[in-house]
Amino acid sequence: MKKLKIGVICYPSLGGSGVVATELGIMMANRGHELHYITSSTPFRFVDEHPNIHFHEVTIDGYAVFKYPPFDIALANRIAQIIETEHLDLLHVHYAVPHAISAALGKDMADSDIGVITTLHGTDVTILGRDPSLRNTVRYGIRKSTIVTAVSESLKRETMELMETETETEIRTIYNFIDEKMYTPRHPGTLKKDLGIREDEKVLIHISNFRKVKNIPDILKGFQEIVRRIDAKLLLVGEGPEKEKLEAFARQLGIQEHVIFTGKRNDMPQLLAISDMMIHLSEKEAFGLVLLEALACGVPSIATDVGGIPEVVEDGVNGFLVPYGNVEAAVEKGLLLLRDDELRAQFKENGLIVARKKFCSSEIVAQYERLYYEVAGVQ
Ligand code: GMT
Repeated sequence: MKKLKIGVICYPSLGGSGVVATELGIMMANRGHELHYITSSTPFRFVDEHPNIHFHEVTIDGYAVFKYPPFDIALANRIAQIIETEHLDLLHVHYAVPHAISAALGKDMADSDIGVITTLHGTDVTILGRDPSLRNTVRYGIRKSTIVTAVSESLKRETMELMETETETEIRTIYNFIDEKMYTPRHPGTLKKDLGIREDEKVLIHISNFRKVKNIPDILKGFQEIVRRIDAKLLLVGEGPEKEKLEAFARQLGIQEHVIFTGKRNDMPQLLAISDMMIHLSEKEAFGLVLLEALACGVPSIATDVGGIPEVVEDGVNGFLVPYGNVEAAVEKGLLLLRDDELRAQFKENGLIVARKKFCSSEIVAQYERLYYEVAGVQ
């Protein structure tokens, strides 16, 4: 079958959508397709060069007239250039705002009929789609796409509500995936010791971009109760806007010596290898990529039953789900899990099966590949 030339637009910085865009690109490149990333910088997950992957940076010079440099228009301009110079077969856009709009504009600038796939990742619909100052923009980006994919059934439903009855754009669910070779149970090594954690202490882990929507204060409140009853450390992995406030809150709760802010790390599988439990108490979560990473590494989770989380974590099977805002329930389930080695071992086994079957990367990449051929009009 013909190999495709695919333009990819995504956020290059920390975040699940950038991770998915990168991993998908690498797997498509391994299948022989040519990938053209049109972004402000190289996506952070790219470590090695790949002969089938090319980067086209979007730059914009400051100009006195601009109060805000129009990045979205510069992106559209670059997309138009690359459609023409590289003879792209299709565009795959991750995250609706502003990428789907820039793609529609770039396609129009190039006077091209190229197909555009927009993958919705979550807050582009659940937060920005509800914001009156952006709702029409999100709807427009969706309407202008050839096909839209959502990373969970829950996000698909929310998107259909947002669009009401006005769109003919088809919305399909394609789940996220991870690289199973990287995310697999590993030997803990010396990392626990390196982080100053005693061998007999339990380890709870939370990984995120530390935004309000992640509701980390509830994690700290719950951990305060847990650490009163068992010896434990909480790893907070990542960087983000709420970090300073969270450090202050941990001090206010008097648990600062039990909470380790690791900053941004590149050794997630190793961190998961020393963890007994993941904790994720988000207010909204379209999928929860880190929950899948934890399942694949054999770490059960306590998570809120919001958005697409129940499609990843099965309550009482590979983790526990608790209502958003119910810290007591999170503490109760957390203690149950941390105190029962057999239960954790059972959840670990169940989690590995789900991660490898339901979210099997080769199957999900094949779904995207079929979609690419369909949108590119290749039989
Ligand atoms: O909105 C965010 O938190 C950022 C966004 C991203 O770009 O990483 O996360 C969303 O996309 C991820 C990858 O598909 C999902 O795993 C996250 O659940 C989703 N975040 C939210 O819905 C809050």
